Amino acid sequence: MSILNDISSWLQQGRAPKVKACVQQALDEGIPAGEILEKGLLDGMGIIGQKFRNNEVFVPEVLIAARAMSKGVEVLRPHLVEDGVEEKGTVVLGTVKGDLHDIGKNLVRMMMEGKGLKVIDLGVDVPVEKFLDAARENDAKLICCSALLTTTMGEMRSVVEAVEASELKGKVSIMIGGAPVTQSFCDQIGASRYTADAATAAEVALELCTA
Ligand code: B1M
Repeated sequence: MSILNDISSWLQQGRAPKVKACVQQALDEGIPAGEILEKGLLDGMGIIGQKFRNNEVFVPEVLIAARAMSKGVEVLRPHLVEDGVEEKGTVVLGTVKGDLHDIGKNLVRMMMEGKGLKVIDLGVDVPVEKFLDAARENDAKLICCSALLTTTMGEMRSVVEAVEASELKGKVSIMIGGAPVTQSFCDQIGASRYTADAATAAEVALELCTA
């Protein structure tokens, strides 16, 4: 359907007003909100995610596309609720305590939202207990921790230990990422998954939430 292709294409170009207008047009044409989401917005964001992973587009393009996606979702949201389209799972995300870097985390959030996940973004400088409390309150299946400093990476170990020591053990997975984080660090601290980039993080989050 050409209007859905248009939505995907404008989104990839980061043209928020065009995306909004086309989403409205698609609704006016009677296309179900879920189909507009899947075949228009998520299709476009998926292509951007793929290109980002292959280094064909870079952070600015992703941020602009993600903003266009958010604008499209704003138009769609009331209709999605009406149509009973359910979110695919809830994820708690934050940058660990002591760390104020959030550009990568924000990309992770946008990519996850692009996969239809509900993201509770706790922001930066997030203490261990806040991750756990948010997971409890929102019945999240996944806690995602970002860190950009070698001095704050250790906080991720504390999150893993706190989950292990709580009733969330076995119910909530923990994904970690950020520039200094590695698979071997993940293995060392016993986190569930390490992902190196935002697109992969979103794919793995969807996998873990729908398992
Ligand atoms: Co800071 N900083 N910074 N900084 N900063 C780094 C990280 C640093 C490597 C620069 C350097 O020295 N070369 C260095 C860390 C050194 C180290 O620990 N080994 C550093 C330092 C030292 C500091 C300060 C201590 C500087 C100072 O004050 N003396 C200070 C610390 C403040 C604090 O946090 N308490 C500081 C401050 C800042 C600014 C505030 C100025 C700013 C942050 C602004 C902001 O985020 N709103 C800043 C910036 C911008 C950087 C650099 C230049 C860029 C980081 C960035 O946004 N990259 C950075 C140098 C660099 O990386 N080249 C640096 C782009 C972003 C898209 O990538 O965040 O890696 P990234 O995210 C990627 C992946 O890692 C992954 O997905 C993203 C996209 O694919 N990913 C995940 C991220 N989180 C994930 C989570 C996942 C999965 C994947 O699952 C949960």
